Parts: sequence; C-alpha cells; structure tokens
Amino acid sequence: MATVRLLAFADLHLGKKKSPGVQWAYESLAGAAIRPDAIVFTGDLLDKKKATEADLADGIALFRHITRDLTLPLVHVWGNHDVGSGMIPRFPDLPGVHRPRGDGIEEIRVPGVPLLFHAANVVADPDPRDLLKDLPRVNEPGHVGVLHTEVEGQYTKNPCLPTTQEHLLSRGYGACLLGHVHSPVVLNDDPWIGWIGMGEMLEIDIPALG
Ligand SMILES: [Mn+2]
Repeated sequence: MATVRLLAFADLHLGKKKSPGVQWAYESLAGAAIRPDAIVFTGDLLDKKKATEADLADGIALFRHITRDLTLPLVHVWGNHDVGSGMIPRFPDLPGVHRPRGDGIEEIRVPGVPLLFHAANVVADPDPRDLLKDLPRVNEPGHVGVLHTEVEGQYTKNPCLPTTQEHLLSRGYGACLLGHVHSPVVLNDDPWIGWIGMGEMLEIDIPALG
C-alpha cells in the first residue's frame, strides 16, 4: 500500500522563554531523516503573552521557508495562543499553506498529497466548543486529523476543543496529530493519536487514500 510521509511539529510558542525557537524548526526540518511529502503544524505558532512583531515576522518567514525553500506544502491550524496573540488577522495568505478558512471542521486537500486532512481552527481563548463531535467517521485509509485540543483535559487545565480518545479513535483516521499539550504524549500507538509536543519533530508514514 502506498504511504504518505509527514513531518509534524506543534506548539512553537514564538516569544515564550521556553520556546525552542524558529532556529530549532529550521534545523529540525533540515536534519530530518526523511524527505516528507508534506509538513503539518498543529497550532500555537505564537505565544499569546510574549510574541512580538519580530516573532510574527519569524513565524511568517518559517512558513515561507517550508513552502518556497523546501518546496513542501504545509497544513496547519490555529491554536488558542495564536488567537490570544491577536496577530492572526495580520498573518498573510501564503501559497502552499493550507488551513481551515472558517470556524468549523473542514476537509483539506493538498495537491499531489493523497490524504484528506480533517482540521479545525481554535477561534477563541479559551475555546470550549463541543465541535469535534462532528468530525466525520470514515472507513478507508488516507484520513488524518489535525487538531489543537485538550482531548479529555488529562494533561492541561486550559479548555480547548474537548473530545475523547475513544471518539478520535472511532473516526477511523490513519493518525490524529494534536497540539496544545507541550509534552509529547502518545494516546494510541496504531493508528497514532497524540500530542507531538514542543520541540519535537514527528516523522510518520500514513497509508494513502485508495
Ligand atoms: Mn494551546
């Protein structure tokens, strides 16, 4: 079966003292053992308390680097810190960067990448909406969840698009790539469901759409 290779990272929190920083992202992307088909970022690019103009510019430059220099498509969602930073309206539309356009769950297709991403932006900080109950259930390979969520709140006290591990597993996706919790946590091995964690670059192969 054909597989799609993804590199995924999360919770960069540019501006935060503990952020691994954009330099970490550049180096980790360059140093990856695989040449991926696409990059995924699961939200909180900017820290809501600490991000400055320079951090916003760094975030935009990183996304441009991925799409222009590495010539890879980027799929991402906004997190609660991105919302709280107030800077999302000033983030430009960049060719090759794919994100939900509205405030619901959206299907994202990337030209040349045989996957269907199910993604949702966080739109408030906090965002306690029971939105993820509407994630579509599928019965074929090639579907991936890209979400910024607390799941059941086991690892964070910040409410964010709550759901359950059981619900995510029952959607039938090849993986659910999560942001919001800063420690890497694997909720389910196969299919992979978990938080990638701050300063981690996840390499994952996912069976392609038939
Ligand atoms: Mn978050």
